[in-house]
Amino acid sequence: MKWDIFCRVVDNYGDIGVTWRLARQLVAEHGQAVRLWVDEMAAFAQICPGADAEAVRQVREGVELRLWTGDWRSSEPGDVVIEAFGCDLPAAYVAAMAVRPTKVLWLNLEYLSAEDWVEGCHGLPSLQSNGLQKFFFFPGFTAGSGGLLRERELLNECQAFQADAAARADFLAGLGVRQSPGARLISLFAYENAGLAGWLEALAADGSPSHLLVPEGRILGDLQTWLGMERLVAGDVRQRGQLQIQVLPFIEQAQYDRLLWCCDFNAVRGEDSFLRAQWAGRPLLWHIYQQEQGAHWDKLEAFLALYTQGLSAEAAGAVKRLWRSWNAGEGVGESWQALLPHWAALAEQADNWRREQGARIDLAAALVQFYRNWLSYAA
Ligand code: TRH
Repeated sequence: MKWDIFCRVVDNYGDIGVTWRLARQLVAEHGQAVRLWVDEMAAFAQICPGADAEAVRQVREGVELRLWTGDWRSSEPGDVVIEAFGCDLPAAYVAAMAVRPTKVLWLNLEYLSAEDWVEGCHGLPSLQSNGLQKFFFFPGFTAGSGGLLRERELLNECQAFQADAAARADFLAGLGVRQSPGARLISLFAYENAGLAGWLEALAADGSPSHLLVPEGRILGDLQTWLGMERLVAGDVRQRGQLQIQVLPFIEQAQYDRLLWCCDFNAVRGEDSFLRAQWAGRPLLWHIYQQEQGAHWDKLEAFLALYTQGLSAEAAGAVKRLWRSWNAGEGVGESWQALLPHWAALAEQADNWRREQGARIDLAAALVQFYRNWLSYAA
């Protein structure tokens, strides 16, 4: 089958990160032909080194990447069309879908959310003015949702890597990281956050050492301010008390996965890294993407309620407190200290969560299944 996936890069890397991952998986695991239309090839090249940021068309890992330009040139629609995150398809393309002799399945892939209403809306059709139906497809954490992006071998690879100390040391050495014995390894990927200073103070004053790995990105400004430095770049290492800070380059997606797998604790953001940290099976901290009128707080609370279900009331309270303070940008140091006594329980919970979620259907497989079901109705 032919799939067209449309992606508009709003800002950051989440939109292209998710669609690129999905496109690759549809090709590699389901033998589908996939075109990924993206309006900023440069954002794609950032997460896929070796890709051509200037190309109008290129093939990577079996996926045909196409630059989605304002002046849309006609193109025969695929059998399945995914409009990622309500990105608004070109009008001419929608018109071509409406007159295609073989029906097209049109899906709007929504942002990931643990909110209750997701199950009720997942898979619902909406009739468009030209007579086409558009279905809403919601990824999610519960049985009634569309599942989560997870490659078939991901968890096996991750667990094998986590069990292989030499492989981890080699990987880290490739990034210039030498982990001191006993140091807590932490990765940090976040938006600007006024709460960072409090967390770093707590880590620096802690009884045990921590090694913080920070890929280049938006948080560097706050890090510079705390360190009292002009400009941090990849390769820089600084020590403050018990805390060693090391700036890394922004690495390729598969490498970033490995980084998460190596760490004892991962601070992540947005959507894709948030999910990848869950697959790493280690305690995590989520910097959620801010939405208008604070809509992201409901999303945060919904996830916290689900994620902390297996924890004692005290441990669940500590996780909630840390995540709330991180997202509010205050009181992070105190919340971090309150979390530490629950470390063992959090580590166990993160592993359980990975196992439970990993037993469910993944998003790509759910999409293929949805298409098959739809075909049997549409026929
Ligand atoms: O970049 P983000 O903040 O993206 C966000 C969210 O997706 C949000 O929902 C969306 O609305 C907004 O963009 C516009 O965070 P996210 O989703 O984690 O995406 C980052 C991607 O970058 C992810 O695929 C992992 C990847 N990555 C690397 O490939 N290498 C790296 O070194 C790092 C740190 C990340």
